[in-house]
Amino acid sequence: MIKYLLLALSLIAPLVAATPPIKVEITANDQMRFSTRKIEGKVGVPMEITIKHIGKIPKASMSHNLVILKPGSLMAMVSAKCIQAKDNNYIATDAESKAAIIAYSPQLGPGESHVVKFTPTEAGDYPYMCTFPGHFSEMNGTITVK
Ligand SMILES: [Cu+2]
Repeated sequence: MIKYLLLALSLIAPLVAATPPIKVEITANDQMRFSTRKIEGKVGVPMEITIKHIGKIPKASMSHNLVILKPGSLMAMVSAKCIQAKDNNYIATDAESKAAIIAYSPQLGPGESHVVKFTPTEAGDYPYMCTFPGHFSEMNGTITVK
């Protein structure tokens, strides 16, 4: 009897435990704009944010990425360091930047897309931006996690 009960529990448990992710799509265009600057999330709920480049200007001069930072991080500081990391997809690897960056996509050219996945572990405002040189001041937003 206990055997069957355990079997039943093992079948039900994964269904209860797996919280469906919050899925969001953001587009990025040749005018250096993200389609949305405000996203909402929940503590402990996985997020799957699709970043899609819908422009036409070649990758070398207009690529975009999506970089998500911890609450309280300074976008300008991280952006300034990422600009110098051209050989690493404009993702800085110094200790301060590594501590600030939670998740990121590769640099995307026209028509390309990528799903950035992360699960917020605390409430707060998570800044996001594009780190291609010159883009962050226009291309940024906030994921508000409650
Ligand atoms: Cu960009």
